[in-house]
Amino acid sequence: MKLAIACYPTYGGSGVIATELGLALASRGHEVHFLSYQPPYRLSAFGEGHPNIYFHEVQVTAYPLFRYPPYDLALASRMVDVVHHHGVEILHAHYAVPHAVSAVLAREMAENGVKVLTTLHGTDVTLIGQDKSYLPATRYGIRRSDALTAVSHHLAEETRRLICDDCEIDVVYNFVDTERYRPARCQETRDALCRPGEKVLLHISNFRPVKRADQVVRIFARVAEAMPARLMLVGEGPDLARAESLAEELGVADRVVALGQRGEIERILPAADAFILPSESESFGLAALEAMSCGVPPVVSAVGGLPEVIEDGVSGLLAPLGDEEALADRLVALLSDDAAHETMRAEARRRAVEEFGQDRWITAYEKAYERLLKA
Ligand code: GMT
Repeated sequence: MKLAIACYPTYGGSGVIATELGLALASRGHEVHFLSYQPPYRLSAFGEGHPNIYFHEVQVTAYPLFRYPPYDLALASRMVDVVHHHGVEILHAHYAVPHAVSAVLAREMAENGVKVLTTLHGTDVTLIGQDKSYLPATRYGIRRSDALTAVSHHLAEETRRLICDDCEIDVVYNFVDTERYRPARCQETRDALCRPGEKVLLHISNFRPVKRADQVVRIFARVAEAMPARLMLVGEGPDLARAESLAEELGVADRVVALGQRGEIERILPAADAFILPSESESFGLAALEAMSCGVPPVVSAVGGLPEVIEDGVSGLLAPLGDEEALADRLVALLSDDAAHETMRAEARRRAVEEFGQDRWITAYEKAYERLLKA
C-alpha cells in the first residue's frame, strides 16, 4: 500500500502516534510519505534512511500580501504532488485542524480516487475545532473524510455530539511499543536526579492550561509533606514558569526538577514511582500509557478517555476532576505500601502490553485502509 501521513512534527501525542504508525507500516512493507513543515521528531530519531519512508517538507511561501501565509493550502498542494508523483492511494490526516481539510481539498484537486482517512485526536474536536474561527472548516473536513477513526470511545462520542451525529467513527486506540517502553531499574537516572530514599513523581506534557500543571505541583507538595519525594517535570509550554513559581510559593522548589523537552523519554519514565496527569480533558492520555508500559502507575483525573486506558485501583489511580486532595491521599497510601505499589506497577505494565501493544493497533489501521480501498 502507498500512503501519505500528514501530522504535526512536534512533541504532541498526535504527531508521536502518526510517526510511530508510519514507521511500523514501513517495516511491514508499505510505502509511507510523511508531510509536515519539518520532519517529525521521532522520524528523525528512528526513521533515518528507512527505504520505505519519504519525508516531504511543506514549504509555505511568503508574499507581501500575506500577513498569515496559508499553510493549509500549501499542505493540500503538496499532497496533490505526492499523490500524483508517487501513486499514493490514501491520505491519512492526523488531527483534523487543518490536516483533514487540506486532505479533502487535495482529494478534490487530485481527481484520481485517492481516499482520505482522518484520525481525530482530541482537542481538534473538543477545543480548537470548536473555536468559531475554525468550526465550520473542521466540521467540513471531518464530514467529508472518507473514513474516520478516533483514539477513544469517549472522543468518538464527543465527535458525534459536537460535530456530526451521523458520522461513522471507528475507535482505534493509541498504542505503545512495549519493547522500547519497558520497566528498568534506572538507578543511574535516580542517582543523578534524586536523593536516596526519595519517591520520584513525574509529569510530562506541553504545559498548556488543559494539563493543569499547577495541580501537579500542589499534589506533589502534599505528597512531599508525607514522605521524601521529588518531582520531575518534562516538556515545555506556557504554564511551566507558573508551575515553577508555585513550587517556590509552596516551599518545594528545591525538590522540583524541570528537565525541559526530552527526546528519549523511555529512558526517564522507568525511573519514576508514579506519573501525575490531572488534566482537565484528555481524549486518551498517551503519556500515561507510555508510563504504564514502563511499569509506572498513572495518577490521573477521571476525564475523557483516561478511564478507558486505566482501571482505577488496579493499573493506576483515578479521581474526580480537580480533586487534588483525593489524588494526593491515594498516592501517599500507594507509595507507603511497597507490596501494593509493586502490584500496581505490574498491573500497569500488564494492561499496556495486553490492551495497547503496538502490533494490534497497527493492524487495526491496516484493516481500516483495506476497507477504504475496497469501498
Ligand atoms: O490536544 C492536545 O493537547 C494535543 C494532542 C496531541 O497532538 O498530542 O493531544 C491529544 O492527542 C493525543 C494523542 O492521541 C492524546 O493522547 C491526548 O489525550 C490528546 N489531548 C487531549 O485530548 C487534551
